Amino acid sequence: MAVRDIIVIPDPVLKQVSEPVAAITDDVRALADDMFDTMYDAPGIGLAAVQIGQLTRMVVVDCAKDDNPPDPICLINPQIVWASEEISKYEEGCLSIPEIYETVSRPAEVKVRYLNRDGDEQERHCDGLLATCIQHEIDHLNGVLFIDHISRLKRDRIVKKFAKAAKLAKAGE
Ligand code: GNR
Ligand code: NI
Repeated sequence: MAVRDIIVIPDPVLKQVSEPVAAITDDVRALADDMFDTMYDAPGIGLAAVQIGQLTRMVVVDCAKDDNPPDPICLINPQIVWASEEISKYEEGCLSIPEIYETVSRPAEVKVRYLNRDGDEQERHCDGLLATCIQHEIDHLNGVLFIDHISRLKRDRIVKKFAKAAKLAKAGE
């Protein structure tokens, strides 16, 4: 059990495509545990393995509302098998792009197929924030960030700001 460092842009690893999990081993389960620890510590409502530097197709989410009990979900090799025609808009943020929030349009509902932590195949119909969050996380597995869904002008401004901050941090080392 460990809270790991979250990778932020412009680290190029965030643009890489993650590899499917071939077998659910103790190492895979340990990675899931670290991802939950890191997500709850941040705090965030989702985390993809690439955000802690592991190019593995695994995400964790917990979209339970404030006063409700926790609802941790671990999705291994997740696939969207259906998406609604209806689109919804959410103001999204990302732990890899701290303190930036922009409105993103995505299908309002999706059906996702995945393996759980025990290796059982699951299918789940998602709507609301959970549907948005799962699509945001699956994007991470494909090297896609929420800023890839906004205007180029806005995206370039955000990337520039983080590139400058990284350069200054490096100069100060
Ligand atoms: O914590 C997070 N909040 C959030 C809000 C709206 C849409 C998506 C998200 S996911 C984000 C955590 C994160 O960066 N996951 O990859
Ligand atoms: Ni994110």
